[in-house]
Amino acid sequence: MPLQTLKRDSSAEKINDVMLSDGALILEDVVDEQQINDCIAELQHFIDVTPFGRDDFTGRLTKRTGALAARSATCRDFIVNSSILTAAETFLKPYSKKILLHLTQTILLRPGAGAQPFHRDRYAWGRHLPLALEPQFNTIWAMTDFTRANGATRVVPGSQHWDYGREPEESEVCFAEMSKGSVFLYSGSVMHAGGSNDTDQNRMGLNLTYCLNWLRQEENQYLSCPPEIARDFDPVLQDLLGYVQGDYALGYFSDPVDMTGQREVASPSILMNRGD
Ligand SMILES: O=C(O)CCC(=O)C(=O)O
Ligand SMILES: [Fe+2]
Repeated sequence: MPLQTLKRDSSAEKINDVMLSDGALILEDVVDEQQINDCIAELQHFIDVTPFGRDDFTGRLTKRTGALAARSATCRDFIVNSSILTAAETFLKPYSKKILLHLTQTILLRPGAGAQPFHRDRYAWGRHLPLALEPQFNTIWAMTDFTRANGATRVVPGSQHWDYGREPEESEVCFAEMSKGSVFLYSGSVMHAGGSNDTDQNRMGLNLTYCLNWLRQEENQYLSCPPEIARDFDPVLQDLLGYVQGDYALGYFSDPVDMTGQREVASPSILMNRGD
């Protein structure tokens, strides 16, 4: 099954159809080169001081740099990109009314970086969730061109329907080859892995992922992007970080220092200077 490429103005329904059948696709030219360069410029000093991964999964010649909602204004724009957010909400709607930002990271593969083992990103929650439930919608934004030679993400379209334990044959693997500014979309259940970088240039992707609002986020957004930073953000982003109640009985808080007795159980939006 080949990996499909869609135009960036494709409808949420079209994107959803492909996500449901293949579990992955490429959305072409979502942002221009300048926006990607701005994002890289905002993050470069954080990436420079990031250590390499600690094992073959995180990648011994791979740098993963997080806390991007706090660190980059351009990345914040990418997180709330309306086409992608609508696609994520549409895809996850059967399981939850709202979604959360699950993780943010740049993934830099240095020349010589080895291939990552195949996996499903939903393994962050172990294997407790029923396979029939899709918990996650994921993106990797190409911050450099992605080629088979430089480590373009490998993916097995359709494998989101496979039972745990089935491993892909070489002939079933596709490569998310795409130009800088395009975005690879993939589900939490589809099998995929970073490729090996056999060139003398870096490969860089921006991994922004979303999950059901009643699951624990992979990256702790309250610590990575604390209230004093998030307070001035777009409310859409505040919602995605988790700074708003997820439902009637999900995510309220008691102000630990309030002595007025007025706010025994408060909505988190108070911390965000919001009236809701
Ligand atoms: O770097 C990539 O292409 C994929 C990385 C990935 O799948 C992961 O870290 O979970
Ligand atoms: Fe992954």
